[in-house]
Amino acid sequence: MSDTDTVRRTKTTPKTERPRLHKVILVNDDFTPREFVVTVLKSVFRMTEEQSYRVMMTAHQRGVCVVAVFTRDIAESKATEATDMGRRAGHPLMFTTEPEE
Ligand code: TYC
Repeated sequence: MSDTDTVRRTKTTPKTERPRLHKVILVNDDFTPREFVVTVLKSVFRMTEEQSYRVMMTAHQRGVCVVAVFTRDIAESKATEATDMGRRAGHPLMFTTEPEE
């Protein structure tokens, strides 16, 4: 092989997997006041009054509602922060997370 020959190798393109996203889920209960749920959604998830009200009512009527999706760390810290706001105010309000399919 001369100096000018090019060696063709199969390119191994590194495929960077996207991090799996996780859903934050609002769980209904019989005790937390509706207005408090709306306040938490606005403050932790930066949703408007209208979006928050719709999400709260969906959880109220169906039992659960997906609030948003984030990377795992962000989803878990937001779910904890929102659940803690309820606990500090004496409400059983609960947010959980689960990986997206
Ligand atoms: N069900 C509550 C009530 O009637 C309101 C509520 C809605 C609580 C959604 C939690 O995730 C929730 N006061």
